[in-house]
Amino acid sequence: MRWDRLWINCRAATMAGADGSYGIIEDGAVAAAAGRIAWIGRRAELPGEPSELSRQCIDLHGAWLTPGLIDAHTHLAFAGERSAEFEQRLAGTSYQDIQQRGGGILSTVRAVRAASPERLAELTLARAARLAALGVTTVEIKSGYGLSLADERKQLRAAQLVGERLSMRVSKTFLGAHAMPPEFGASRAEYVSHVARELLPALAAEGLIDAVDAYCEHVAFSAPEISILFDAARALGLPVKLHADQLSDGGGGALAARYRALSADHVEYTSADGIARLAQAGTVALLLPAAFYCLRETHPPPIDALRANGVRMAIASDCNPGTAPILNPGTIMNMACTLFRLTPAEALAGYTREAARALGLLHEIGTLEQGKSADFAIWDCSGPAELSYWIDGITPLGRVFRGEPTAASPAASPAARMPT
Ligand code: DI6
Ligand code: FE
Repeated sequence: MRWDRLWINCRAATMAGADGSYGIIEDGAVAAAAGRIAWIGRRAELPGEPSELSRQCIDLHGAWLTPGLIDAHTHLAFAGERSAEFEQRLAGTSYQDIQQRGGGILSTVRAVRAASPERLAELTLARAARLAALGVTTVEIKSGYGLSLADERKQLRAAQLVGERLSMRVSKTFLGAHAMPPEFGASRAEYVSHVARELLPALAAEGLIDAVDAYCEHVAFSAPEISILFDAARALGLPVKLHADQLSDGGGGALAARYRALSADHVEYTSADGIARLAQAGTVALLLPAAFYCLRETHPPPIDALRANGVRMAIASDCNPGTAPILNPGTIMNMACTLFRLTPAEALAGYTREAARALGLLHEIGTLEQGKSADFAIWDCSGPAELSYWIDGITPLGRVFRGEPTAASPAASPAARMPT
């Protein structure tokens, strides 16, 4: 069988080697057939002449390949913005106070409810297209700013459209337990039961849910409340993940581990016991340095303890209008290194292999290995550490999704990497 496409004269960070290594192949070649990686290795070991092996051969002139980037935690499907709250926080009002006065998440809920499905889709597609231009090939998108059947559906359909219109894979997460909707007043048990018994099964039946998330925090939902939802998710065969211990230790790590969650996200305040449980459950710690930066937090996640316990670490943008108005993966990797002291190799693994694991998709994406989806990004850089080095990231030269090259960015010259 002839391959569809063969890329030669590249250096690859496969991320398939031992933990902590880039899994580098020098003077490499990668082939795609039927959307999958058909061959990867040193060019000298190709089993024949490129022109005989493949219908098309592309010379990359020494550029670097990495797995396509994976943004495994986003809230892309939102409307509006919250710069007024940014000003309030700078003037000394806390995030929690803004939330308690009906701002915060609820202000975005009002904006999402007011937006037409078309407008919400347009906004979501534009953000996803920007991620794609920055090398992202898979994105997770959460609901949670609708909090009613029609509005959560509107968000999840906008997410679904990203996968249909753009060359990207989308993982859709239901975050109905994000905040109390105003129409439920203080009837917390009633809302939790509504989410678990009505919204979740209805949206799952429409094929709109790949995983279920909840916001476990004193300003949001408690571990016992979330257990009700997670039991319902389990009954439907859906995996769970959790916004855990971001602002305080709410027992989120232990809760996530108890349900064998795909990921426990944030984990700034997760206790030693919580970390040990995450390790045992194989749950990924998904770190979100932009939210830490935005809220000017001073208590970083327990990175040394996560490492010592062998908990895998992914990183993501958390793109949302309240605590993480950001898309750029390069900036997130830089923040993970500078604020959390990840190594650049851990940061890249966090945006590729570990992000894939956090989505339950490691069998399909996240490393450059034969048999996986041929998703990769092509970079003009001196080596993979440079991807974490530029504070505003590097724009990739190109991107390949399921074996198909997508347009190279017009701003992809080395000069464009300089901060402007
Ligand atoms: N992710 C979330 O869902 C919350 N914080 C976070 O990091 C709330 C986001 C918001 O304020 O809208
Ligand atoms: Fe989030």
